[in-house]
Order: sequence, then C-alpha cells, then structure tokens
Amino acid sequence: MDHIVLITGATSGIGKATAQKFAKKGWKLIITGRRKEKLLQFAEELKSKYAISVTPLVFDVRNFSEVEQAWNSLDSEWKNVDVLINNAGLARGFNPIHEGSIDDWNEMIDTNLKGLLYMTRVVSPSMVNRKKGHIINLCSTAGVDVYPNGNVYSATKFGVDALTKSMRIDLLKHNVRVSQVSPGHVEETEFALVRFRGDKERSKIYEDFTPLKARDVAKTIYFIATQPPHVNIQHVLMMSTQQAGSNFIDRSGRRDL
Ligand code: NDP
Ligand code: 8X3
Repeated sequence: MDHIVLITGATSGIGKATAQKFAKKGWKLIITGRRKEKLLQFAEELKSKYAISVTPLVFDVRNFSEVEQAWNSLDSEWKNVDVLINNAGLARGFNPIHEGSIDDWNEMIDTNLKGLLYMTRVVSPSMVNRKKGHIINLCSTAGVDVYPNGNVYSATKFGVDALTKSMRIDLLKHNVRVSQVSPGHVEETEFALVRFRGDKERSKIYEDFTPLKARDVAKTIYFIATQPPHVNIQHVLMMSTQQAGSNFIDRSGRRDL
C-alpha cells in the first residue's frame, strides 16, 4: 500500500484513533501535533506494530510559517498526500457570550478555522497538480446546531461547514474530493479536559450517557477515504444512540454493552 494520509492532531482522541485505523490497513502516515514527546512515541509505536512508514511533524497549526516549514521539510515523495484529514481542533470555555474570554475565542478561531485553512493551503496545490486527492474536515454537531454557551465554538464549526462546501466547489474540476464528518459527543478524547482547562470534575460529561468513541469516528473517516474514485461521501452526521442533536441527550444512564 503506497497511499499517504496526513492527519493533524494525532496526539490524542479522534486523530490518534484515525491514525491507528489507517496504520492497521497499511497506509503511509504523516501525523502532526504540538506535543513532541507524545507524537514521536506514537509514531514509533505505529511503526513497530504495523511495519509501516510514519513521518511525525511537530508544529502549531495556528502559525502559518510553522505550517509551511513543516510541509517544506517533507521529501517530495511524502508530499504526494492522498488524504488530508483536518482534525486538529478544540473548544475552550463554556460561557454565555457576555462573559466569554477573548483569548479563548481567538484560540478557537485560530485553530479550528485558520489552522484548517493553512493546512489546506499548503497541501491542496499538490493534489490539484496530480488531479487526485481527498480532504476530510472534522466538523461537529455544533456546526449543524447551536447550544447554550457553545457560541464561538459553534461559530467555528459552522465556518468549517461553509469551508467544506466551498472547498468542494473550488476543487471539483481538479478531481479533488472534499468531505466532512460531524460527530456528536465523543469519548476517549481530551476534548472536555481541554475545554475545561484540565478541570477533571467539570470534564465528567459522559457519565450519564454513552457517547460515541474516537474509534467509531475513525472507522467512519476510513470508510469515507476508501470509497471508489467516483464516489464522494460529502457529509456524515453521526451521534451515539443516546444523542439526537446538540440539545437532545438521553442522560438516564450509560448503556454500554
Ligand atoms: P483531543 O483534544 O483529544 O484532540 C485534539 C488534537 O488536536 C490533539 O492531537 C491536539 O494535539 C491537536 N491540536 C489542538 N490544537 C492544536 C494546534 N494549535 N496545533 C496543532 N495541533 C493541535 O480532541 P478530539 O479528538 O475530540 O478533537 C478532534 C476534532 O474533533 C476537533 O476538531 C474537535 O472539534 C472535533 N470534534 C470533537 C468532538 C468530541 O466530542 N470529542 C465532537 C465533534 C467534533 P496537541 O495538543 O499535541 O497539539
Ligand atoms: C464537540 C461536541 O456538543 O461538545 O464538537 O460541541 S459538542
């Protein structure tokens, strides 16, 4: 298998589970994140477990010169990325709009929107030149429906949805597919811990219902990426059985098998 997938935000959660899924299927991987030690250790694990090639790149997606430098550090053969998964992202804070933190707002906008744009800007020209490629963006149920205190996080994910749609139109004539996955709540991630800045008590948001797991989303991403060349799955909106939308969760207890 000579296919190359580039996954941003592979040090934890959905990105990590997605890297494991593609590695298991024999793909060549470029994995990224800011936490160097975690990323390098994960790359070694993948290489020894699956006997595949893995290139780890440590950089902050919010910083365009770091993004460009990381991309330029790749050998030309590694630049032939078949699938770009724009996964790195986060929510910060959970305040009503009049009490929101400007720093939190900037961090979400810079990561979820600008980071996705910067990655797309450096990777997509090679896809256009080769007339081949697939970009898969991580959106959210928060990009489909708003909820109390979700304000700016939702705005970034509504923005991701708009970008997915417009990127698909721009890249249509170049034979580059653009898809999106919008999950509801997903455990086995650091999402809640990051949103609540390490507050373990506040981060216990999955105790009274069973959410999706990171590997459920990974499986869906892999399915999207492995359709025949004439098929593009444009958008998958997925939630656990106990969730029916951003504002509808059956919190009557977990239903793990
Ligand atoms: P995690 O916090 O577990 O993972 C986030 C990943 O993004 C980490 O690998 C982190 O790596 C990386 N990342 C964050 N900021 C940056 C940055 N500035 N530069 C580079 N990498 C960065 O969360 P999830 O796995 O849950 O989140 C993945 C995506 O899924 C996000 O876009 C999120 O919005 C979306 N999502 C999550 C849901 C959930 O309930 N968990 C539901 C719906 C969507 P590092 O810290 O090492 O840089
Ligand atoms: C993560 C899901 O509902 O916390 O995107 O916004 S939610």
